[in-house]
Parts: sequence; structure tokens; C-alpha cells
Amino acid sequence: MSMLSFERKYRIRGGTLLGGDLFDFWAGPFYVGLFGVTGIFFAILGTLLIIWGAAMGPTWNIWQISIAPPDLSYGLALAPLAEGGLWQLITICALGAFVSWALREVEICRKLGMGYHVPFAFSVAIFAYFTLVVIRPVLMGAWGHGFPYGILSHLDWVSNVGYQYLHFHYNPAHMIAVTLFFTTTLALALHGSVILAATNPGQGQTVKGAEYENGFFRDSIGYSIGALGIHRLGLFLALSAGFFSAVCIVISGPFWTRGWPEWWNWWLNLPIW
Ligand code: UQ1
Repeated sequence: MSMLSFERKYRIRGGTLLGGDLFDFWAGPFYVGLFGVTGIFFAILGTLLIIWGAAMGPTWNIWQISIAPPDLSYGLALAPLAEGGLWQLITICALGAFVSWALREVEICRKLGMGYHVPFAFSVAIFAYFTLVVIRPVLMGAWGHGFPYGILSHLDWVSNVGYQYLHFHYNPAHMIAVTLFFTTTLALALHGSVILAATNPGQGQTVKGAEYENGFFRDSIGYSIGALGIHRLGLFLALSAGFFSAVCIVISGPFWTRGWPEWWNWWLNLPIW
């Protein structure tokens, strides 16, 4: 286990963002840190609140359990616990746990002297969730525009909100997001397959290196983006997919209230026809 001797060398104090040496230690393989403690706190509290919400509801069927946001009539006020207040507290716990996790990643990056790419990437996922349950509801004037916390109910929410705009596939930001998601899978499929092809060529064959990977793409499509480049491209595509997903939902309602097919009338209305 060579990683263990490596880790022993780098498992040292320092690099924390807040609190100095407080909680600057490991529990078995896991770095704890102040944000490990806040993360565990919010995760456990949020989970207990979800269980409480489930206990108040009509079912223990895991698919059907749902904790709904407040009614639209509450606007941006706090609601009683049984009428969406639990959803509000759970949302705070979720954001507290997600942000704690991101900051714990930052502290680990600092200890290891690495770039902040991983916490940055995770922050884009947090931003997408924040857009759904905070930014868009605030822009629309009611927490009731957030999505319910339930396995099937959140799917119903997506479907219902989509049909509210008649045909969500005509949302231009949705089009860009979907294209980026598919391109991400293409990039990872190309990358994963070329790495396995070169590194795992079959019994008795010599393991191939970067020149072969470059050679394959130069021979087939006339261009190779390179070993570092493909990872930059992959990260860019994946983060852009998440970012445009947030854009496509935040413009639906706050900036466009009619059906998305109608948005394309600007094209029909061009004077050149
Ligand atoms: C690529 O060019 C490359 O460099 C050698 C890789 O690194 C191993 C890759 O994984 C892939 C997929 C490519 C090809 C990608 C483009 C955008 C030309």
C-alpha cells in the first residue's frame, strides 16, 4: 500500500480556512476539519427533519414520501413546520452540508498543495441546486416555487413545470445544456476507451503510451487535443452542462412566462422574410 506511506507524509496540520488547529485531524482515513463537523451536523439534522416530515405524511413508501415547500400564499415568509417550514429548514441543512463539503475539499486541496478544481466543480452542482430552491423562488416571489423533496414528487415537479412552458425542449438554454450533457458523455467515452485501448492492449501486447493515443486521433480525425487537454475539455463540458441547466430553469418564469415554442417567434418576425 504505497498510498499509505504517501499519505503519512502529507497528513500534517495546516491549510485550514477557519478555526486554526480546531478539528484539524483525521478519523481513520477521513480528514475531519471544522467543515467535516459542520457537514456531519447539517447532514444528520437535515436527515432527521426529512424523517420527521415523512412521519407526518401519509406514507412510508420510499418512492412516495414527499416534503413539499410552502404554499405560494406564504410568499417569501417562513411557514409553519407542517406547512412547508420543514422544507425550508431542510433546504438550509442541505445547503449547509453541501457548502461544508466543498470547503472541506478546499482545505484538503490546501494541505496537498493542489489546485481547487474539484471543489470548484462541486460548487457548480451546488449552484444548480441553489438556483432551483433559492434564486428562482426569490425571483418569483414565493418559496412555493421550489421543488418538493421526494423521489417521485420531484420528477412530477419537473414534468409539471416543463409543461407549464408547453414544450421545454424549445428552451434555448435547455437545448445548450442537453447538447453539453451529450458531448460530455462523448468526450468521456472517447477518453475512457482510448486510455483502456492503450494501457490494456491485451495479453502479451506491450502497453502503449501518450504517443499512441495522440496518433489514434491524428490518424482518425486529424487532431489530438492532448492528455491534459482532454481533461480540461471534459471538465469544461461537464461544468457548462450544469451551468446551462441552471440558466434554463432560472429564465423560465422570471424572464419568460409564455410557452417556449413561442420564444422562437423572434425568428419568424425577422424583417428579412
Ligand atoms: C485526445 O486527443 C487525447 O489526447 C491524446 C486524449 O487523451 C488521452 C483523449 O482522451 C481524447 C478523447 C482525445 C480526442 C479528443 C478531441 C477533442 C480531439
